[in-house]
Amino acid sequence: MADVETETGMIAQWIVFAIMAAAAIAFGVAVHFRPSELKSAYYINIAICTIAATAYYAMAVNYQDLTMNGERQVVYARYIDWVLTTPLLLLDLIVMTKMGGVMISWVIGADIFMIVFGILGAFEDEHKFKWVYFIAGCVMQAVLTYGMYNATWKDDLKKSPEYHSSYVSLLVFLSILWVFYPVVWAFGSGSGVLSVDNEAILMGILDVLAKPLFGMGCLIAHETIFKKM
Ligand code: RET
Repeated sequence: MADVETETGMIAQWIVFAIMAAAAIAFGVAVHFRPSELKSAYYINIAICTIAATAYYAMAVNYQDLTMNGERQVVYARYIDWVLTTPLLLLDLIVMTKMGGVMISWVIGADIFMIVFGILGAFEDEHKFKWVYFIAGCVMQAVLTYGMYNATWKDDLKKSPEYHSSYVSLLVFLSILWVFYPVVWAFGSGSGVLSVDNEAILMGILDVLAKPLFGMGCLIAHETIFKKM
């Protein structure tokens, strides 16, 4: 039987839409009251939550868009969201470092390829090829994670001791949370153990933790350090 999204998935997507939109509005209002040194960190997170709200709106409104890979619906809007927002999430941390242009390009490049491998895998119907894309995506994730941690042990990449400890704690949170994405994908789009609905619900939960919550963590770090300066 075909596995397609139902109203359960749609309701989850509306809830996530509401959270993303509320976060985008809250950050958007708050930025007007912040000093100019802090504004850019807010702008990054406003962009992240606005893109996510748009993607979740599209997914909820078009939940019956039957773009299929064989018997399974492919919710491809998710990847359009991620390819735009994951580089911005990394930028949230990169601005706390003195990372150079080449390193930034490596990390963001690996990140984009990770998501591209995800969408190629989601549309691939031949199992052996699908898992090749998945593994390639995991290698990209390892590369970007290594690049981000690399900034913590190279002294010249540290902006200041204060930023260094915030960077480390936020990066540990990010890198652990991001491992759940390929796990959910492997059980969902990969092997079909999770239904399209359940995959949508789990990805929604991860996205709320990875965007508004993580974004708030970054803003709190900037605010705290700014007050001490
Ligand atoms: C895919 C499948 C291919 C292998 C890997 C993946 C990783 C995806 C990740 C997504 C992160 C998304 C975020 C969204 C924003 O909230 C594409 C699922 C490794 C890590 C943080």
